[in-house]
Amino acid sequence: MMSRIDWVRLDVTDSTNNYAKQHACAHNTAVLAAVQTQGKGRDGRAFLSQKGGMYLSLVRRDFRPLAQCAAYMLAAPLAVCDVLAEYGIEADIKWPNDVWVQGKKIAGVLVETEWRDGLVSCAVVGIGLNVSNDIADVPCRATSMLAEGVKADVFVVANSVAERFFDYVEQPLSALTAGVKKWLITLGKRVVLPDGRTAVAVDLAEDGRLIVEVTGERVAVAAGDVNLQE
Ligand code: BT5
Repeated sequence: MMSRIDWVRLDVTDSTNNYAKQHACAHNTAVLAAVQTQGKGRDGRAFLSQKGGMYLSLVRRDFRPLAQCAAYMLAAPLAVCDVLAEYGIEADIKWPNDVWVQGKKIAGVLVETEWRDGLVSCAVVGIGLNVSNDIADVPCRATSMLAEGVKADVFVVANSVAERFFDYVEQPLSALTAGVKKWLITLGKRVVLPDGRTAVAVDLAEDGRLIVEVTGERVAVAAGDVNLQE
């Protein structure tokens, strides 16, 4: 049975991930903010977080070894895709961490971890989902639940995402990988390797890395190491 979720609901904060880390939020806490003033993407990029969107950070303190950490990254987009499907929106996962609807980004995931004695002492899984927020200023092709014709309450959506995430994150990696593969649009696409060579994405490894084929050889690549060609 799923454990209880402790909710922290904020009108505004810089970043719900920062809030969760600074306040040392407990295991199974969900931090939800109506607005973020400095929403973070990966690698220092910004995530636009105007009123009407879902800005959610989910905290785990399960002391996992590195090999089990992919669960955090896999469970988040899976939870989002499931919830969108409940609202009749068919989404895809663009490896490693985006959720798209017909080529437009609707959600992104940022996982931040703290380590102790070789184990993840804390994982903060940040999920930003465009619900009814204005997306006109988003600097990429983006969409929202509202733009897809669905009116939804942010907290109801957040609650469904959190429940599913906390449920998925307990499942074995093999089940999570299989789940993600069903929504993954990246397979068959071209990626550029750090040495400039082009490869084709062919599979997803259980540790969340992408398996690519280059000159007949299969190699697993991590998110930071490759660029996806559009
Ligand atoms: C992400 O990074 O997509 C991860 C976003 C995680 C946001 C959540 S919100 C709750 C928690 N607290 C935080 O501070 N962060 C997490 P990345 O893959 O680096 O994508 C960033 C790129 O997405 C930007 O450079 C824009 O092109 C695009 N983008 C920015 N805002 C967007 C939005 N609202 N909707 C869709 N795309 C957006």
